[in-house]
Amino acid sequence: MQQQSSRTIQDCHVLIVDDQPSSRLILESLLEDMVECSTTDSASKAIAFCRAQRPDLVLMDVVMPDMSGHDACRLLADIAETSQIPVIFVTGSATDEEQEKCWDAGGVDFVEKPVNPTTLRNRVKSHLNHKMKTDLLEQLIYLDRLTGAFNRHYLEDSLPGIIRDCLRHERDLAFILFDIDFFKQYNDEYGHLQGDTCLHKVSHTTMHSLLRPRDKLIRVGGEEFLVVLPETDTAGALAVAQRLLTVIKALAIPHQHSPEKVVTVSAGVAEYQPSDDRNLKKAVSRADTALYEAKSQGRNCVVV
Ligand code: GH3
Ligand code: MG
Ligand code: MG
Ligand code: MG
Repeated sequence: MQQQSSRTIQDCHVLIVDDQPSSRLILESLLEDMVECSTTDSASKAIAFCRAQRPDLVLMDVVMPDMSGHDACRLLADIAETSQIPVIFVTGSATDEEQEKCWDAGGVDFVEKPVNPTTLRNRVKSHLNHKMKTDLLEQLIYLDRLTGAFNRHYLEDSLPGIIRDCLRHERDLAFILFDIDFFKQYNDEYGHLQGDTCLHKVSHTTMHSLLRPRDKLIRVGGEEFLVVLPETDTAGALAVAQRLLTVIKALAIPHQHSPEKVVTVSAGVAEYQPSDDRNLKKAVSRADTALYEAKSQGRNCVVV
């Protein structure tokens, strides 16, 4: 899901996967005036690309040397962060048996080679329109309107998948819990509307400071946010938290009741431990304890 509201087909991004340069060229030339296209020549590169870039649609060749398009599609469906990307197969053979394999693998559609330009363009357009509607619905369900960050429902629904990926691949997963300092006094001094503006600025600055698309910002309470950092250990999360403190302070939002005279935040960092089992609450409660410690150490600091 993209954290933005009104998109058109031109804003969508399609990944073309085919081991044959000529096929990639044909597909790209048929679509490039309509959507942003990227191309890659192998299934494994396609999976890496999808994890990093989250295209809106994949046009997937079936026969490739490193892995079949069907297997690549199954792998994408099995990774939490790529499971929502629709895959259209571009297949040399459209026998009943081959069609069945495309549907079984989880494809949303298929196009036969040599491609008919009208069929291709309209199928791509139709699936992108569907994807944009799904994204919009997800935004309505999962995004907090005031701050643009994800809400608690997103946390509850997405975390099982993120934890499953982390356990399966033995990858690190860290959390930062941060909270605006002296925010009650900020509201009392500057008013609730300006308080809302401050929340919006802090949230957007945080989102822009998170470098990877898989890092997520969630508003878990009034002025309390959780940053979920897959593939990040405690040291990495600490570095991110320190960067967040710096960029938020650099916003220089005046706050006369703060010792720094500008809005600051305090943060607690914790890492998910496989011994937590699938219980996220333990890791978040460790981050909460660390945040509490940061508040008692005088605020505007990070505690692990
Ligand atoms: P600390 O430094 O210990 O974090 O103190 P604090 O004053 O920030 O914390 P406290 O929990 O006492 O106050 C949080 C304040 O956040 C109180 C509440 O009115 C305000 N708040 C919560 N949600 C919103 C919101 O959506 N908009 C605005 N403007 N204020 C909010
Ligand atoms: Mg091929
Ligand atoms: Mg606070
Ligand atoms: Mg609070």
